[in-house]
Amino acid sequence: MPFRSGFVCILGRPNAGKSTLLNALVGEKLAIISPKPQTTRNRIQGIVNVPKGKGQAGAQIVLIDTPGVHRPDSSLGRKMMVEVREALEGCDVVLLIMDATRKLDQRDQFAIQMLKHSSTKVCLILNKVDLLRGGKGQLLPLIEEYKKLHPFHEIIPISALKRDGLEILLKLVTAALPAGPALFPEDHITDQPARFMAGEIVRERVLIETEEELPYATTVIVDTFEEGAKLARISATIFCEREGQKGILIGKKGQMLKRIGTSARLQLEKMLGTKVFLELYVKVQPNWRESRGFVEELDWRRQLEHLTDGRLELPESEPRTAAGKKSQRT
Ligand SMILES: Nc1nc2c(ncn2[C@@H]2O[C@H](COP(=O)(O)OP(=O)(O)OP(=O)(O)O)[C@@H](O)[C@H]2O)c(=O)[nH]1
Ligand SMILES: [Mg+2]
Repeated sequence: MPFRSGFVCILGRPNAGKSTLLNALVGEKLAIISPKPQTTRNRIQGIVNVPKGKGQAGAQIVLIDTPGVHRPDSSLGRKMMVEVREALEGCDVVLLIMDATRKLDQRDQFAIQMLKHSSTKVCLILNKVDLLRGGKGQLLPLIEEYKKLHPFHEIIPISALKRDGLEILLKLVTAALPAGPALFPEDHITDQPARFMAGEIVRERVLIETEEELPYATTVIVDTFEEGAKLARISATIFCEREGQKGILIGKKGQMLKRIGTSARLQLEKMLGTKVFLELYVKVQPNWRESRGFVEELDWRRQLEHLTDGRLELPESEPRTAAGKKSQRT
């Protein structure tokens, strides 16, 4: 078999386990994960180099994790769905990942509909099989239902969390790719800058520590990211939509923000391999999810145009509020 390469888009409903699968296949934490739906908000690239094997020349799989497919009701949601469509464009294989513990419903059909007019090969990945009491055999009726909806290229049961079935998945995905040379150098893992990942790590802590609407109403922008040989200085702002939310994020005597900051800092130190000095701010940006300008500003690809020596300096016209600043060192 010749060397193969291509782009593989991971698609599916919120919470299906797309980001868990990306991290498990790449072997690095590139995407944040939480039990709350709509955790991922932008597309995330991760590269898997499949070594030469018996009768196989090896492969390079460029995975793209995407936000969960949903009907958007805000500027943020619409932007998330644009990210999904951009990831789907020009990919060679789609991994449609579904939670195998749930019955098929209309929202699954909505995800499948996105693929209706495309001729791209689609592999159906039935995830979370570790939660099935009856084992994989229990999947047969569900598989029959799915088969009626789309001519899937392969159907592969896995547990992304337990890393079960991933070897066979890699084998089948490799076989579905076109012959071609590696698209990126072998040591290239992602296109996502460390500074953006730092903001995501803070956001993950917020998602895990907070409840109800807060996880959805918060976002993080990294204002400064200065990496030295021994110390990285990072400052970031957590935006929320209302004063009450700001109060919860800061907590009594700043306890909540301190907890978020400490656990984020420990993760950042692991990721960067240096000590980290992390400064967090909380600001209220009323209805930011409805502001197209603000949502665009969150896009790291766009932020790259406004960086000066590690500092994010957005033009005056950008819709940010300076009011309500509260800092907490961790
Ligand atoms: N038991 C079990 N849980 C899993 C598995 N894969 C993912 N999960 C859990 O499912 C939840 C959602 O996982 P994510 O990887 O964040 O899901 P996602 O599809 O990326 O979600 P969005 O980014 O919100 O679209 C987390 O609590 C994961 O730990 C699995 O194979 N088994
Ligand atoms: Mg995700």
